[in-house]
Amino acid sequence: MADMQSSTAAPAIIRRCDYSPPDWLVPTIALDFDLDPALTSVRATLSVTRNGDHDQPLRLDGDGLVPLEVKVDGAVLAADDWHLEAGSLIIALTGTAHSIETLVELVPENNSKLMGLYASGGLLCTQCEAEGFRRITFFPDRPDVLSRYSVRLTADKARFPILLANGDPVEQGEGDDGRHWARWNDPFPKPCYLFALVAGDLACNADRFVTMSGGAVQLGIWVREADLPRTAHAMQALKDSMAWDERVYGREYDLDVFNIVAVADFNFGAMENKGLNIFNSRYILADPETATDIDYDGVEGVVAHEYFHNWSGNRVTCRDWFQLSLKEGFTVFRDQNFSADMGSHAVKRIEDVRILRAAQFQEDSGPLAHPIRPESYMEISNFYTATIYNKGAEIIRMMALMLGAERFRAGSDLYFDRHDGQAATCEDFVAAMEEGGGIDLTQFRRWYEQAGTPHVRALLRHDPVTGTVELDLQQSIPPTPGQPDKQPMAIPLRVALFDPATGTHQGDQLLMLTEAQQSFRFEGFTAAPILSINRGFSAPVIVETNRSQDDLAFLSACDDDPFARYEAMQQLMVNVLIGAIAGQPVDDAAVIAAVRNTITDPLLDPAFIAETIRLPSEAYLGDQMAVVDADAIHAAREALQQRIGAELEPLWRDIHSRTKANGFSLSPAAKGARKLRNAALHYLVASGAEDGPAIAFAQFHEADNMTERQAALATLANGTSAERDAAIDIFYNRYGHDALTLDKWFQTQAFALHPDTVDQVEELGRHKAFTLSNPNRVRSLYGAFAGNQWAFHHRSGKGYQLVADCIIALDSRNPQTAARLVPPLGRWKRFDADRAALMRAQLQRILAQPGLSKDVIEQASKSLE
Ligand code: 0A1
Ligand code: ZN
Repeated sequence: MADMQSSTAAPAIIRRCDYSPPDWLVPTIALDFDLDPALTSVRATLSVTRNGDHDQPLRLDGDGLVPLEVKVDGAVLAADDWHLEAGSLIIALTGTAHSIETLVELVPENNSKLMGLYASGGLLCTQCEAEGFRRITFFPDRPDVLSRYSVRLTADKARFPILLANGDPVEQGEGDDGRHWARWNDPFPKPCYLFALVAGDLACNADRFVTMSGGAVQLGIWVREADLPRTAHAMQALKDSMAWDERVYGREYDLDVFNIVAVADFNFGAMENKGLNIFNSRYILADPETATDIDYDGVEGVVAHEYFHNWSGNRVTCRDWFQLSLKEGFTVFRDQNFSADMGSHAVKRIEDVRILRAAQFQEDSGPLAHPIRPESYMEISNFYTATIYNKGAEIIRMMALMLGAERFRAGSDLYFDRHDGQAATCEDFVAAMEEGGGIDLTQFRRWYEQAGTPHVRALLRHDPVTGTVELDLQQSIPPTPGQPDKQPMAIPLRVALFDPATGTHQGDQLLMLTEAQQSFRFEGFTAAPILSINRGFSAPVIVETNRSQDDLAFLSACDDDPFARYEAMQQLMVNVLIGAIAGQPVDDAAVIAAVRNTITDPLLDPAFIAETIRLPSEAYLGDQMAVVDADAIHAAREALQQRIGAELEPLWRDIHSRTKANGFSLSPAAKGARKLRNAALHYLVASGAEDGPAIAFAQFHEADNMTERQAALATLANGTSAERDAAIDIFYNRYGHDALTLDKWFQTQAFALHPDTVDQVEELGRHKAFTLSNPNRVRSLYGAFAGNQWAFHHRSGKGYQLVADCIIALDSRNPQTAARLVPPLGRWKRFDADRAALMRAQLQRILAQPGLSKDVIEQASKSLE
């Protein structure tokens, strides 16, 4: 086949069932770095011990390393006593314990993959998860080999005055030629993916935390001097996280220092290296001028996430990468609950479900669907997914719900106590919950095994003669790659039955749906009740019901579960929009009335109102259709938005002026007011009111914070007014010097619902400020664009081509970031035949590139299946 002439051999498949314990352990390692961006030497001394009775040689993983010297027990090995096999160093050893010494050289400034030791903005830093340590030194690079690290760093003192590594600092001194050195010791055995070092000219926001047992911890957030004023929120989040983990999980910090460093070039959000977290600067730096409230919340959530990993990830780590959700799902669950406690539980739950549906439900229904504990992979970097993280968190949340707070805490205490210092499995976690919490999770374990989002069909039948209500539930799980047939899951559903006359119910119940079909009976209902189901989004499933628009309108006005109330409104809107997309006459009166009710309810939290009145996204509407019609979805959604805007115009004007703040604050009330104000502006402009763009432009101009300025820009970017171009130019001139804010400029245009977005993205890709070497910049242009359903799926196919061009150009430089752009092209089965063919053609073009990374090969080849 001419179009599949990939020159690269298919990458090997790693399987969960092939796990076997390591042949050799490494109780201690001493590392000596002589650091320089142009040439760094790394001397590693490993104590190795034979693990069990076998005659396997020692295998030390390496990626791109050349051993300049290999010593065993102090003696230099002759060249024929070791060899390299696919980059790994193989040494035959006779005894049960030896000392191994290797010397390698690295060129950090040429490391564009941002894995291993690399240079970013004048700093030297590392990223080792998942398999980056093998790019630094020869080592068994697997999470079940735990070692005590002692690290010596030497560097030029003027260029790299700060030298940081894991654990506690032990000694430092001056060398010759303007060089200096520092020694760090980490007393906690850790897998090598948690190793880190940083060298650079950094300033410190220093603080202190006293743990519950009285230990003083020195806290440091390290950034470029000019960024120091933007670190206050991250520091507060860190102290709040430390206190929260003590209060809620009884987990205390365990070293004398805790350092965080912000770097500009980073493949993911942040990394939980023991005692030395390294962050993408977007999750540390925040001030009102450049960060939105969403950014502030992102900083708080990610700082907490990385901190919480100190227990869920570091003290108890993963046995192998198939267990990734053991640390990630649990830690996301922990950071979600922390953020809820810091702000609003209702709003946080709605936001988290919105993200789950947008990212994870899509993944679960496409060619890359996988269980939260996958069975196989080619490249583990591709498995840092919404499924492992966000669905993983939902699985933990269901266990917490079934157990209740106290028993869940007993389970988590048992888990931490039993596995402290170990590399554990998902099964260990579930077993601890069973034992500590006193529950049988046999069937529940299927959540770890089966991919795909379960569908639950719920039908309520009422018999007025007997006053009986039957709730018939049916579950089905769609086939996913490699899993054509599924077993029924254990699905916890919180339900309530509302009396339509009073707007109240007799209590919330937790029903366990465990069979393919099951009925639940309720007595004592003279009138037919209205069903509120999956309250609080108690299970990550898609629920279909036979509720009428009237029922949904009723729930959107009186459900006392905030998530269910939000959900009722969303469903009301979805029903109208899906009808309109199918060409049916539109009856939007119920939606408009429900929105009116919501925005005029004085008892509701403004942030909740803003979430609830927001129309479902174009992508979410696409997910409800067998074949996504991106143009019809866009047209129907715009029309409904215009109608809601126009019908309630005086109310939007009133809200918009009423919520104008007098001065900036980060209080929940101030944040809620901004959120509602931006929603009102959005509807006001959508109404088509003549002065809409001028009002948006005034907000853009006058705002004293980025939340309002960026929202005004986004609103204008969707339209075609003269103010649009002016605002885009002003924003660029004002923030062009600040990388994180410039990202917003790219992102807002790439996300714009504007007929020319495809062409504008093409042009922005050639803009002088665009670069493929910064992952944030790539994501803010191409990542955002690929999430803009209407623009990306432009019938010309040009959107597909732009993203494929970017993947191809980026792959040799940064395969991880390139591979993350592939999934949007893989959704071709959900589109019409013309678009599907265009998408497939781009995937094939990508796969035909010579020398493609296994990251991109895996994603693109699976996407074609
Ligand atoms: N463990 C980190 C995620 C992470 C994974 C890989 C990275 O490098 C390529 C970086 C970070 C977390 O969950 O925050
Ligand atoms: Zn994590």
